[in-house]
Amino acid sequence: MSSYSTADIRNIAFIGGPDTGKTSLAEAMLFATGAIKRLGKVGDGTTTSDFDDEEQSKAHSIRCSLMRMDHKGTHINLLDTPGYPDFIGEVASALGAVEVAALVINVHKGLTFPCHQTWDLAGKTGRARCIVLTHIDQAEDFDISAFCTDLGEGLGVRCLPVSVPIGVGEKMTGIKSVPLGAKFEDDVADHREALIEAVVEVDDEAMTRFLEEDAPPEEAEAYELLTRSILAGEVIPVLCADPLEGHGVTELLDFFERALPSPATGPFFKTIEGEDLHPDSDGTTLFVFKTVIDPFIGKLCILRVVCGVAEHGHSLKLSRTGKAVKLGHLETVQGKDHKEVHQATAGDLIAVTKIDELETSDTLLDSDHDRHLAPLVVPKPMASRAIEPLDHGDELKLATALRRVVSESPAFSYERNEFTAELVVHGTSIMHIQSELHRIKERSGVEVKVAIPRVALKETVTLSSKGHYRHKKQTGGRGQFAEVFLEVSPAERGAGLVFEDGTVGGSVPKNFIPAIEKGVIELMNTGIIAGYPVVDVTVRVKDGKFHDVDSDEASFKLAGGRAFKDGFSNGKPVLLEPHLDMEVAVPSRFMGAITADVTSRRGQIVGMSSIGDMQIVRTKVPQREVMTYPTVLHSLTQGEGSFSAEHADYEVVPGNIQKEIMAEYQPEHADD
Ligand SMILES: Nc1nc2c(ncn2[C@@H]2O[C@H](COP(=O)(O)OP(=O)(O)O)[C@@H](O)[C@H]2O)c(=O)[nH]1
Ligand SMILES: [Mg+2]
Repeated sequence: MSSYSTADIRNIAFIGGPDTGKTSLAEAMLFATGAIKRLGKVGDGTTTSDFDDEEQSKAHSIRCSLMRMDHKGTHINLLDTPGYPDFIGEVASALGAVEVAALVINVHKGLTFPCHQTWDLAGKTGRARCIVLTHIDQAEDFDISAFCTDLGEGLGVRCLPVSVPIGVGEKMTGIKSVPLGAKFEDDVADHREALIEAVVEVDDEAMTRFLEEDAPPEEAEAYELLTRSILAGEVIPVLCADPLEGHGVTELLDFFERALPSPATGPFFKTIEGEDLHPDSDGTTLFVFKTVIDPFIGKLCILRVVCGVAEHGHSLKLSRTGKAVKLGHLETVQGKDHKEVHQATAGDLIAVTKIDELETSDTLLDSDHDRHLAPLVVPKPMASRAIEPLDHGDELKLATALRRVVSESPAFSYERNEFTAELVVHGTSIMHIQSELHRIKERSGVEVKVAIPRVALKETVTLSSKGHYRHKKQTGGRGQFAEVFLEVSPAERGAGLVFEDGTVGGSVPKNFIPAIEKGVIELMNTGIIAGYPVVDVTVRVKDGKFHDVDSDEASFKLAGGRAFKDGFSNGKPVLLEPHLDMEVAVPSRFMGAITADVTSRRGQIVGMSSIGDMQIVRTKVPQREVMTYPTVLHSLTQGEGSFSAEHADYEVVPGNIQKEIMAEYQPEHADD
């Protein structure tokens, strides 16, 4: 039985760029609360959070990890996440478990791209947010008020300090809280005043008292108003810490305990219908926010108890399948260490092992209820690669390995492309894909060949023209005969094939018309000029000839296909290529480089806007030209840029490029 109630729990995810101090800070908090006896170091690979071999050898976090500690009767579940944007899927997982995201910022580096990216994701996920500043000891002229003003402008929110450094730079001797009680008279009075002025805004009555009667809220009420302001996103509290010296760590823990929302105050988890699920709601409901496949313990899922209690031995329903599963082993998690427990209360985070059918984003609940919780909010994968096992005997093993990676890595997916027949994997970045393929190789021994995926082009005509074919074969016995005259003309985009029978007077018997259509469709599928499917044509059969004995379906199918090919070839055929609506976000100093590059890729600049120092360029580009864009953008912006793209439409490939593509095409069944 837990010794804490739902209102005593704080669930917090540390988010932000690499090397900001998230892992060190988590370690310092565990140490300060007595949850660990030895303070580990990132550089030595001895922290509680970075326990993975790869994390220890690279000295940075790769997966989100869960830690727990108790402070003044409050139970804190802390999720540490990787800072590199390649692993944003892990951040999505962590955000799927908590009320609060704490953005950790290295004051030297300021608001870098990963800060914006993870901050926005936390906002989209509906989480409350706060900020922790680190590396203050290395900033010689650090001014907390000025820094918070800049932060506020950069993020478009109101940032106010709730703990501040004592002394500057190397001479910093500690960090102190800004207490909210009205009775204090001290050197942080200005910060307190600013906070009080801001937090009374969430409550009309408190605001009237403050403005008209000059009666600021008492301490307890002030903290309650602060919590409400944080929940409403009206105030973003900013804290300072130096995890290496342990400065500001107790102040941070105190703030978590006093001011941050608990599972009882929300933000609440939502069902897919958008309904809030309060921890007091009827029945038990659990949400899987993270899945790990461990070589020793097998499948491990980490769950949020959204409402009710999770109890050892309970049988629950998996809402995705309707099937029953049993909570055989419930465990608390401290980095890599697990401890079996009997139950977990609403709002808590807990691991279950050995439930094979459980996947990330699944809902588990008691059989009396029917609910699906909203899945994790995961950024769309932006990088793709075509893969193929080096050894073709490994197809099956690869399929199994891919399925596992998908269940562990929320931003990873794969598909068999229906147009190119390639097996294509999608991830956050090329590095993310490489890291997952590396994992597949380590785990299942399957090595793959990696290539840039083919772009699914299409063929069509631009002019109306006539096509004709006469099929005649006489090789003893019954012969073959069919003759078809038709017209091929351009149809609307998206029309596919419009097939019309315009024959009169029985020149082609009606029962052979479907055979002609079949022949046309067959050729449309294999393509004519470059091996891509033909789209958007009208084919009108005008005339034909048949023979009572020798004509049959096969003959008309063949003649129909060849006549179509004849007409198509005469109709100035072109290739169509997919264009993308692509949005690129970069710090303004990279604008020139980005627009020049987009133009060199046959792209158009459609519009521009800005948020703080970030410029957002809207473009339209041929997909073929941006197949390696994640890498290009990374090198153009030193990793500070991001982009998103989606299919816009199909447009005609310019003549010179069409020639190149056609020259490469060697039809497998060259005929005539
Ligand atoms: N001087 C100084 N170094 C810090 C501070 N916080 C973290 N570090 C160091 O910065 C590096 C990155 O820290 P880490 O916790 O791995 O950052 P993460 O990538 O955000 O998890 C490590 O070498 C830490 O020792 C700080 O406040 N001051
Ligand atoms: Mg880390």
